[in-house]
Amino acid sequence: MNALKIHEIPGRVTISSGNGGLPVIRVRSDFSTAEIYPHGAHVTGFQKHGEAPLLFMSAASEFRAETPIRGGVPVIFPWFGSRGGMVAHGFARLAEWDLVATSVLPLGSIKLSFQLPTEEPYRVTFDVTIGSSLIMALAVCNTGAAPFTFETCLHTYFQIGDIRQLRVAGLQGTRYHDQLLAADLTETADAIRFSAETDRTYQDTAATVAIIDPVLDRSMIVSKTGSKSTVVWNPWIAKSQRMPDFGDDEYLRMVCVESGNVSENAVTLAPGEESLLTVEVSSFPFTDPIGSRAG
Ligand code: TA6
Repeated sequence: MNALKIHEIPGRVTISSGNGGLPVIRVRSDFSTAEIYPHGAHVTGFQKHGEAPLLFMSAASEFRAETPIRGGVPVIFPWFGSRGGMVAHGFARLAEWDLVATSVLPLGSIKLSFQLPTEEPYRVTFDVTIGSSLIMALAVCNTGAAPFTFETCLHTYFQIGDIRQLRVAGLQGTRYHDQLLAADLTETADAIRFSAETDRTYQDTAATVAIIDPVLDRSMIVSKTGSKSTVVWNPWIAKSQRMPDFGDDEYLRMVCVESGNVSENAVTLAPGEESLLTVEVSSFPFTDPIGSRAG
């Protein structure tokens, strides 16, 4: 904890013992507050002053070194999904990342920089900028002598009012793999609506996605660079009941819109090459562009 405390900034960045006794970094910018655990470099909270939290956190989440935190923004690396008996979604979200720097930016945002401790021939850094929006940047550099192929994803859980009234727009016309149907389809709807478990990996898309929430009276915008895949997931009832670290009815108040490079969009870096994935999450008062058009 002491090694972390050197990065505190009075009134802006404080470091203390959080859930499960894990260190937690609490941040206050001019516009928002945030919470990050070095365990997984996991952003567990982001909230603009006067607004509802943008990120969902399960009330049943565990906070132990051996398990991932349920909610917020799991950092998925170097593989997505299951991988032959190894931990699902890679080991980065279970690692204790090093906090290497904190700073106050000129316009009142706060930037934190993390690095994944590893002996492997790559360097992974994760920068989180907390301001009027949440900006996350995951950089991977191949420091080895051979090509390196990996998957990565910022598996973001969004706080919403009611999944049954939510719309996710921006992916119309995009090809996707439906994990439940085990089928490759194309998105025909102007916005995704939810009435059952939904688990879709949209491929070859750089699209900005709008999460339109009439219940919380806001739209959240997910824009990204360096990403060709967007995953949309809601566990619905049965899967929620199967997840011990997730409340049976929490599916109503969350949706995952995840930005990265997975499956056929996996990344291969030549020696010395670097990739950068950035995601910006912002929110605006509710407008219903989809509903008005459909009206
Ligand atoms: O992002 C979709 C997904 O792959 C789902 O299939 C579901 O398994 C979810 O991730 C959560 O994965 P986790 O390993 O965090 O339980």
